[in-house]
Amino acid sequence: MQTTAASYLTDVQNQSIPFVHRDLQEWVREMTELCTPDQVYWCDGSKEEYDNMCEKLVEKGTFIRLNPQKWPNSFACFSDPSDVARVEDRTYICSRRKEDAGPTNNWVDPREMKQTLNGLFKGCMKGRTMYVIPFSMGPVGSPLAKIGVEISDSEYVVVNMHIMTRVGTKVLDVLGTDGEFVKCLHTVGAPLETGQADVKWPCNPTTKYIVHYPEERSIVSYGSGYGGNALLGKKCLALRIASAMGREEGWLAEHMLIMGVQNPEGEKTYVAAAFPSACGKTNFAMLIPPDTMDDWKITTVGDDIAWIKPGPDGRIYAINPENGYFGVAPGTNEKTNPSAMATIRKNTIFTNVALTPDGDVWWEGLTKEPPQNLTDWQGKPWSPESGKPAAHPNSRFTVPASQCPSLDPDWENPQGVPISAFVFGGRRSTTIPLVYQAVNWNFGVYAASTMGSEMTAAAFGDIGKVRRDPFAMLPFCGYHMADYFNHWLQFGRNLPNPPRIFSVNWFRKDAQGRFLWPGFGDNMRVLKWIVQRVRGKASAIESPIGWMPRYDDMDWTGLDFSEADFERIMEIDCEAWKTEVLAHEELFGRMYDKLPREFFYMRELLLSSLWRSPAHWGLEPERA
Ligand code: SAT
Ligand code: MN
Repeated sequence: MQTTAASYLTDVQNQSIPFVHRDLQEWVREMTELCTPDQVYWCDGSKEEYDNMCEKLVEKGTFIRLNPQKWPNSFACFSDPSDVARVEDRTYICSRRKEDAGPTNNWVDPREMKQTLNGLFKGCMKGRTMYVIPFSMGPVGSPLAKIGVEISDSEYVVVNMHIMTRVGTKVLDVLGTDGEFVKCLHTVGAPLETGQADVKWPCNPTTKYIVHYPEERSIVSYGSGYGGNALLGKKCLALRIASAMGREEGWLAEHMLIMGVQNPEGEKTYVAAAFPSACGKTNFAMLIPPDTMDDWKITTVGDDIAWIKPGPDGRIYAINPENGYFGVAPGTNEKTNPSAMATIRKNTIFTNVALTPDGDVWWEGLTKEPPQNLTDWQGKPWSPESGKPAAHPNSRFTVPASQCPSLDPDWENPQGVPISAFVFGGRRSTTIPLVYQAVNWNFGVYAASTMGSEMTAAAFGDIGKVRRDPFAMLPFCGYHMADYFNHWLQFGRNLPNPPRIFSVNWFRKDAQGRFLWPGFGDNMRVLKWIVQRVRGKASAIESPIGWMPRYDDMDWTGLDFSEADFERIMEIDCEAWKTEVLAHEELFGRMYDKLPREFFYMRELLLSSLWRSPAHWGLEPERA
């Protein structure tokens, strides 16, 4: 439904609009007055709306329609070079008190921030249409779902929200006249003067703010049109705001994929797993077992975010609040992720990939040899000699989850799926073994809190140095990280039989710098041990850091991986581990004020266990 802003305001005043929701109507009215768009458009979420909006984006030159034979109903677009990824240094948690945001979040007093943003938002949508996008995170009407309404002046946001969330009138129906919703205000921050032509990717190249008010449960985003900065249902609502809600309400909002692991007997075990960005989460969520394990089956519930609540039976249940995948393109191919390749065959939006003259797409890693005459993500002719990547390293595909061939039949179950194991993994070339099981919930929480990755880009510090990324939530926790650790400990205390917690590391290297583990489909071997442990069907030995499989506890059929290889990838170097555990101090020191007291004791216990000779624990008799 589209009207001019002027007639929208008159209609609100005359109350001639069918009564929707007093708060929502009032907020949209206020934002219309503040942002002064030319038009106001309420999204209904229909297919026609999606198609019309894509057509509009083609006319504006933002979208390029891809070759319909190869990529039916799919589009590509290039963003502004200043607008290619989330901007962590411009992301704020504006809780009333600074100590509630904690040392790992940027904070500004909300009163001061509101003043700044008010100034920026005045007239910010001039010459544009203001879209009102009601959306549900989670199946519409599910007791685990939450509703948001995003106001945005970007058509790109509208079509991406259509894919990534459940948008439209059906959401307003659930909201009724007084339901709760999260206010999500977004502008690209590029008003158009009368007669001024628009650019293909409007944004504000110099000023960006991604702001969260956890107590008010609202989000304001200025200046970016890209990914998590602009699609406010994802990281902003489903992680930062939801994590703060979850703490108050006794549930968890996590940066986790959810997968079903079905054994040859047909029993399914659901696993939730957290990995930092660029560790292959989408690939893992869609894993295809190696040929020799084809009686095992993986199903996908989600690839990025999990909302987890205790059920009445004492188990915990998870939903994927999203409706699509916003996946990293580079590195995706028929070998690394055949399911993702099948998923993106149609109805996909590609952002910042390279293009061929005949309307095909390409990115680094798609094929060994790049095709001829590519246009790179900046719209320029590209050849391998140019020395730069053709696709931006953070180029993405946006695609409906419903197209995924490995989709779990219960992925939209409004009650969620029962989670039996948590898996945490970082990118570590040394020290951390391929897999181990924490001795109990508290030690698992400790391991997840201290997980880290070696830095691969200079952006965050010295390359190779370990950056701690607790629970892979460092950029996404909407409150004090140590309060978050306490919340996890408390969550476990309330469960009669909490899920088992595992640590994995696919990235360990040998002395020559070669990866010790093949990864991809062979990760199934690790998963098999994990779900069998959960079901009490696999044995393990005790090590100083937890329970570990022996060589014979894992399935090696079809893989040339010797016992010596296994020893190398599982080795617990007690000296390296002492250094590792002592290094946790760096993280703990930053959040000493609220750190769970359990952590100090667990750290001491870990250190004391490491004063054993490796030969001693290696010979430990088997225990269940
Ligand atoms: O841009 S997103 O935040 O959606 C993806 C990411 O950076 O993790
Ligand atoms: Mn993510």
